[in-house]
Amino acid sequence: MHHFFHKLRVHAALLLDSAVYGSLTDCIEYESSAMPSVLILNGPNLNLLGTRQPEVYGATTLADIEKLCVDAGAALGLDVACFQSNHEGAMIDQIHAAKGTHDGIVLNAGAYTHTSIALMDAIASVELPVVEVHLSNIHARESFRHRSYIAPVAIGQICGFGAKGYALALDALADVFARK
Ligand code: CA2
Repeated sequence: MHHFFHKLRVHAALLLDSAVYGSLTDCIEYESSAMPSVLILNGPNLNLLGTRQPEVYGATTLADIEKLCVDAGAALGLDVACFQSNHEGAMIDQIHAAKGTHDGIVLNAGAYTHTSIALMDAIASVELPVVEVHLSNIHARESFRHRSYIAPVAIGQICGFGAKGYALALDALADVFARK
């Protein structure tokens, strides 16, 4: 979507001042320099990070993680927007709205990872690259955490590296955008 608006803005500028903006070629160059946008989507209970069970999930808060994502995104040339919800439907609405607004999603769906066919269907429907992230190594925990409904519709899964996993996911998405 941002490409579209940049293009519109430059077309308007072209009409106003062709001496400054020159040619259609400039317009195409400007369009391709727009920063890709990534949605960081966190699910249920992740708002509690850093406040309870630090022995399992560490002392890092959700606000710390979101700042880390904005900073890591800036270093990679990505615009980053963050959203957290404890509600499956609100997460699905965000995934639908991401189509046309963002170019990719970093998703920690929390416990919905292991239960939600609805989130899986939402991801499949928007056809955006999604990187699945978990703070903990879900494969080293209880067997009910080994199954992910997100994994089959994600381009990859990163788990077990704590908050750093979000930065790794952004790095992976930056590579995907660079290849386009
Ligand atoms: O490791 C992850 O990132 C998880 O997605 C975290 C989920 C869990 O259900 C997944 O299996 C793996 C749980 C997030 C709960 O976060 C809390 C944070 C502080 C206190 C209590 C829960």
